[in-house]
Amino acid sequence: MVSKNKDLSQSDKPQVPDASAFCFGIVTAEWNPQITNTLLEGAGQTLKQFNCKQENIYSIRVPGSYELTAGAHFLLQNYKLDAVICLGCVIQGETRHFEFICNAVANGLTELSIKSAKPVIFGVLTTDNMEQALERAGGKRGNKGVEAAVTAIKMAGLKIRFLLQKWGFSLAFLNIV
Ligand code: DLZ
Repeated sequence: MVSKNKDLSQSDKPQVPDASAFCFGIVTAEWNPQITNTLLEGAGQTLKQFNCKQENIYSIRVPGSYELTAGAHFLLQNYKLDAVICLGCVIQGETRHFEFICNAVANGLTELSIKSAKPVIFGVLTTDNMEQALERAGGKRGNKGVEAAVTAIKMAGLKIRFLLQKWGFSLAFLNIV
């Protein structure tokens, strides 16, 4: 079921860490480009809004959402990244393609995240129709690309927290949220 009137695009921004020291990958599916381009735009703008440098954003495109896992894997293999954001849009059709693709990408990204020990963010819209997708790509329910980028920054920050704690640094002293 799709989320009810929930737009997290504007959620608790003060809690988002500074992203100036982080590197991110973005993988965007080419299917439903009207939607995925908007998700990409939202994600890119959000990373920069939290001070991520343009040169620290590695963005690639893959044919469809099914290929997001492989695309994220290539990026993680080739660049030193703090997180990867995967953006796609799968629209429910007459066929069982929908479930196969959604399950495959959800499982693939989860597995990749665990195996690589890096946050791999699921920014894939899985909607009943194009109208619902448009609502979540810059429409009345916000832009899920923004939400995916905020999640990526938060997760990258969380990983740093654990590392610093392990090394005995004081988080309060470093002013890390
Ligand atoms: C084949 C297919 C279909 C039917 N629908 C979508 C979709 O709604 N969104 C999407 O991102 N990709 C779709 N694809 C393409 C698959 O993700 C994949 O690219 C192909 O099955 C080739 O592996």
